[in-house]
Amino acid sequence: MPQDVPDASANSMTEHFAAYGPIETSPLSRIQAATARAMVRNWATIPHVTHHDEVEITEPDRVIRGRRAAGGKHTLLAYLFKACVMALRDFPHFNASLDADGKMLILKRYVNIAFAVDTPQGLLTPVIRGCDEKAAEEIATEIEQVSSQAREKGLAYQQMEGGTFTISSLGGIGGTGFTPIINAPDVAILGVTRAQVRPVFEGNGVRPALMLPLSLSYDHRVINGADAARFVVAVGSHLVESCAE
Ligand code: CAO
Repeated sequence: MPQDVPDASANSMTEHFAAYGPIETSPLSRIQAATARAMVRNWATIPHVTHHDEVEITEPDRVIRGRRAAGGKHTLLAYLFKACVMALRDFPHFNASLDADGKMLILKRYVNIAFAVDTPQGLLTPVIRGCDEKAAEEIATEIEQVSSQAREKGLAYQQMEGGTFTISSLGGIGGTGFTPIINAPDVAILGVTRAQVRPVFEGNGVRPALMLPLSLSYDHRVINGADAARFVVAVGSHLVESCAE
């Protein structure tokens, strides 16, 4: 038997649920309400597909930890930004937007990466500009500064404009994969979840490998599945390259 769904007016819904037990109401923050509108628009208007893969980061993780121990700001996320910059150069149509009538692709020659920040007020997506011209250490410092500002004071609208590609990392929390919603006018977003050590069979032996799950949602009007699969493989290879000693 399907659930009885109340009509959408606020009074009708509170009355409906209150009939079954105590309730309380909590208004959405301004940021949550704006995010909700953008999510509905993007989910409803962009034909999303999400491609899931894992890339090995045993060596990059060792190198990043070593660099951090030697001093300076070195994080997996910042190196992932650099790996995405390189993969976006290989696949320029991932660093692009469709024009308003969906007939022309606008390719951007700069790389500004937006990233999701979980704040007490809701989700914010600041943009790190000129990622193609910055070193990983500089990007790591900027990620830390901007995400602290987002959590403590909020961000100016201009700090969230001009992105060309987005990364949403839940790696510090957990997960094995998810379906990130594209941050229009981008055509792709990379979701990152928690790296885990797994056994990898090689020849007659087995060795432990640190595997990073990546979930790429893409606009299927612009990107086909084969290129999405190649893009994620390229991110993994470039991560290894950018950490080569
Ligand atoms: N696998 C394993 N460990 C990871 C990891 C991964 N993929 N990513 C980060 N970590 C580790 C870090 O190395 C760090 O370890 P230490 O404490 O030992 O140094 C720890 O997890 C915490 O990392 P962090 O999340 O604080 O920092 P970050 O630079 O990786 O991420 C930020 C920064 C701002 C992206 C993150 O704090 C955040 O807000 N994430 C949530 C994004 C979000 O809400 N996305 C969903 C959007 S859709 O609703």
